[in-house]
Amino acid sequence: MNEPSDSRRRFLQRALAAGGALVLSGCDRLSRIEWFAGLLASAEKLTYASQRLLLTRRAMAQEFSEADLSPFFRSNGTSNPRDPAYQALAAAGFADYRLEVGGLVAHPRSYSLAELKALPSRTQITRHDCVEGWSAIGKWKGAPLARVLEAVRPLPSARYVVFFCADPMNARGQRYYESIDMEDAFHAQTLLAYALNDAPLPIRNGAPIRVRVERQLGYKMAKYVMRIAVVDRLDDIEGGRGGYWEDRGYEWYAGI
Ligand SMILES: Nc1nc2c(c(=O)[nH]1)N[C@H]1C(S)=C(S)[C@@H](COP(=O)(O)O)O[C@H]1N2
Ligand SMILES: [Mo]
Repeated sequence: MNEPSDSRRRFLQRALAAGGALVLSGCDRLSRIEWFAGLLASAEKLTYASQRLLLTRRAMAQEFSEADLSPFFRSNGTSNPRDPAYQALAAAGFADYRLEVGGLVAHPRSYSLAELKALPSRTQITRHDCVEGWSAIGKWKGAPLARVLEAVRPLPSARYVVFFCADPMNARGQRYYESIDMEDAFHAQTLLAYALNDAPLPIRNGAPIRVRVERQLGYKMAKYVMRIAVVDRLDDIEGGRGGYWEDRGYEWYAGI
C-alpha cells in the first residue's frame, strides 16, 4: 500500500499536540485520554484512510448554545489601536475600510466591509482560550476565510496565510501579525468575523474584521486585520517566527 509519509508525519504531529492539550484543558479529559492512548497503541498499524477518519472526528472545535454565552466577552491585548489611519477609519464607521488580499495568489484584490458581509456567512458559538488563563464563550458571525481564498486562488506554492493588523505594539511601530497553515485557513470554522453576539464587532474585540480560528489559542486570532498575504515561508516576515507573540517565544502551532 502506498501511504503518503507526509500525511502520517503531520498526523503524528497533531496527535502529539493533542496529547499536550490534555495538560492545558480540563474539558472532556477522560475521553481525550482514552482517545490518545488508543491512538498511541494503534498508530503504527493505521492506514491512511483510518487516519483521515480520526482526523475528521476531531476536525471541528466544540460549538455551544446561546445558554452558554459569557455575559461579557472581555478584551485582551490591544483594545483600541493607537494608529491615526485606523482611528480615521473607525470615525467613519469603517465605510472606507479595505481588506487587501494578496501574496501568492492568482487574483489579488481588496474587499470592503460590505463586500465581506455579502459573502455567504457562518455563525458559531465557540470558546476562546487565552494562554493568560481566561476563557470566554462568544457567538461569532463572519465570512469563512475559505470563500475569500477561493476567490483569489492561492498558487500551488501557497503554504501559509499571514494576517497583518492595524495596531502598533511598541515604540518602533511594530504591528501585530499572525499566521496559520492552509489546513486551518480552509477549515469550516475559520472566519473573518465582523459580528460578536449579534452586534457589530466592537473595537475592543477587533473591529472591523478579526480572525476566528477555533482550534487554536487566543493569540492566533488576529484583530484589526488590514491585509492578508498568502506565502510559502514565514522566516522572512517580521521577526521570522510567524507571529508577534511567536517572535517572543510562543509556539507557532497553538492547536488543540
Ligand atoms: N491585532 C491584535 N490581535 C490580537 C491581539 C492584539 O493585541 N492585537 N491579542 C491576541 C490575544 S493574546 C487574545 S487572547 C485575543 C483577545 O481577543 P479579544 O480582545 O476579543 O478578547 O486577541 C488576539 N489577537
Ligand atoms: Mo491571549
